[in-house]
Amino acid sequence: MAGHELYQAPWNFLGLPENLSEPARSRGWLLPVPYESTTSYGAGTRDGPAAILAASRQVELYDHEFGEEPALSYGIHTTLPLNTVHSSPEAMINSVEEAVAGLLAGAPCPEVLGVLGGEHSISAGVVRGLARARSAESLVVVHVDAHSDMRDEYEGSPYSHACAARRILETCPIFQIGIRNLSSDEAKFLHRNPKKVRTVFAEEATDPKGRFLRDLAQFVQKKRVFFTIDLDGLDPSIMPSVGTPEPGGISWERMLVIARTVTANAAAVPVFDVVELAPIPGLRGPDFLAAKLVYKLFSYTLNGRKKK
Ligand SMILES: [Mn+2]
Repeated sequence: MAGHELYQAPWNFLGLPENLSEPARSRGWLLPVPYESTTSYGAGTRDGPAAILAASRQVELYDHEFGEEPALSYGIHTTLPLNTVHSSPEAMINSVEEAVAGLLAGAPCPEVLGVLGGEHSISAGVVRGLARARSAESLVVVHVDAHSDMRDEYEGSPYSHACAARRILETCPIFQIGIRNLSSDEAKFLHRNPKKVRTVFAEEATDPKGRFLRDLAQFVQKKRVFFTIDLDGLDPSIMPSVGTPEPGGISWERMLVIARTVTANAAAVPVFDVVELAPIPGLRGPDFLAAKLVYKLFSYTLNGRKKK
């Protein structure tokens, strides 16, 4: 009796068998970046990617929304985790840029690349890598977060997690959603730059009518989108496992509506990231939420895009 149930599922996202997780057969790739250096309050985001992978192995492949097992039709390849560089935050951002540009320009290469953080500062490297491999032309960013992250510099570094969106803005315009914590300098900056940044504060983001969704659809129309999700944008009652939890925020259902709006209206979403999970030992719900969100993002981008 050497039944396969004696053995664990492969250690990759969703525990997929080889034929659904080999690079050449997978339209979705996932790059874990277990980086943590500039986190200012609660620590632990270096453990985020491993916790998401572990939780993903419990996620049901069947998705009621699609009436099938979407992963079977597109496949997901989980790459080895990126080596972290600790000489300086800038060196790490450069390393992320290299890695992302390299994966997107390689052969085979992913149709959609997901990146797992680690802290949010890596996103500046992700968008630069994307711009380098595929050009910054018609590229925009949709950014879910509790924090505006528009500081030019924080604790001596322009590459702190608190500056993530400001660095991204050097590459392309941003539509940010769920914001409920910012400094007065950041508020002034946003006020001065309405063409570069649209900020949907938490009150508007959680309003049942969801009027901002129309603007979001318009913002991504005919654009290639980098979709960056800082998990602290979600309500901390469902997502407490973050370094800086902020009361209020986005529900699971609203998060999915935002994701569907982006993926259904954009020309393409070649890269997304899900960052800042700082797992709390023994509390599995938030890890599971993050894993399920990543699966939904792959399904919306690879399986669920409406043909136009
Ligand atoms: Mn944040």
